[in-house]
Amino acid sequence: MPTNLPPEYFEAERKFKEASNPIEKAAALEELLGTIPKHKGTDKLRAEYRKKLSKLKSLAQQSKKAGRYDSHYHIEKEGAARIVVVGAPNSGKSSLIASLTNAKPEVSNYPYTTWLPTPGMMEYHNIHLQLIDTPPLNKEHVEPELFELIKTADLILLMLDLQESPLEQFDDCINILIEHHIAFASKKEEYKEQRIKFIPFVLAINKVEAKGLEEEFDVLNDLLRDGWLLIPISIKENYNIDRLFDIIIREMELIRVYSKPPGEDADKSQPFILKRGSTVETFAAKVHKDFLVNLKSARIWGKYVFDGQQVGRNHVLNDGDVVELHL
Ligand SMILES: Nc1nc2c(ncn2[C@@H]2O[C@H](COP(=O)(O)OP(=O)(O)OP(=O)(O)O)[C@@H](O)[C@H]2O)c(=O)[nH]1
Ligand SMILES: [Mg+2]
Repeated sequence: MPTNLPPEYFEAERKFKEASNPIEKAAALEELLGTIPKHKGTDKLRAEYRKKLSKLKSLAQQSKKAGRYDSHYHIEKEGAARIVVVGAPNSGKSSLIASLTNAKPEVSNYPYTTWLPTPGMMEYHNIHLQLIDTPPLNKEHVEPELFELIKTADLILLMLDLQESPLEQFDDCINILIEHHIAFASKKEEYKEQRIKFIPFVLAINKVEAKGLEEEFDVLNDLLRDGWLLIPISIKENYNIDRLFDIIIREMELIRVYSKPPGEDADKSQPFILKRGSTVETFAAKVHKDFLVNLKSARIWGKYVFDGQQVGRNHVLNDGDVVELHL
């Protein structure tokens, strides 16, 4: 960020952040561009903003036609689970979605790049997951609809930047979420308020490949001791991303169960995804609605049963079980 920006710039930037729809955003951004002095040191900044302005203008056009601005926050659920990625500005939320899914959200080294959510799909060990990139959580203003979207998550992935006062970012983000009645599922005892929605949470601390940040790590260890689930990652160096998703799957309590037609092998590339604690009956209903009504018996192969063990409808399934259903 160039250091010699005039005070009007920061005022205009505040207005831009607070604008709540594409039309207002475009107008505020034009004003913001007008406050930036034109010289070599600001070339990059002006170019970034001009690019954003042209996108905003086309979105504003679409919004006018649709007659509503909120459609971007109403995203259809897809796949076995929805993970909403939230966090501090510039922490790497869009980078994660861009590197793991088919979506192409904009990534830049300026904060407040993303201002509308973007969904993308990824596959992890044959489980289809919907990841949603979101605008940063900001103390001054966040679009109220963002919280409605976050409440639809099966898991919240809170991303922090190890290189930018992570504890402060953590406090800000958690406070903003609490203000909007969203809390970490395992902190139920702390917030007994009725309206709170409790959702599983995982904290990803990004950009850990940088050197000389031992102090920041100590701070984060305190969070760990306080019961937060925290995973250091580097999107840039692809470090710990698999571990992050192993933990995400575990926290969402998802299991993979395979269907085996009699006399054939199970197709291990096509698991049925169920919540931990699901029974043979729930599985049967997912395989085919006829099975739910007409199921006579089932045989199971897996870690906690004898091969081909005969079980009833209420038998609780485990991750990796193979089930043969009989009508
Ligand atoms: N050093 C380092 N930089 C990273 C890493 N991951 C992302 N970045 C950089 O961090 C900057 C911000 O990345 P974004 O993905 O745009 O961050 P964001 O959280 O979406 O930002 P906003 O949309 O503004 O909230 C970019 O310059 C990325 O290249 C990482 O693991 N290490
Ligand atoms: Mg972003």
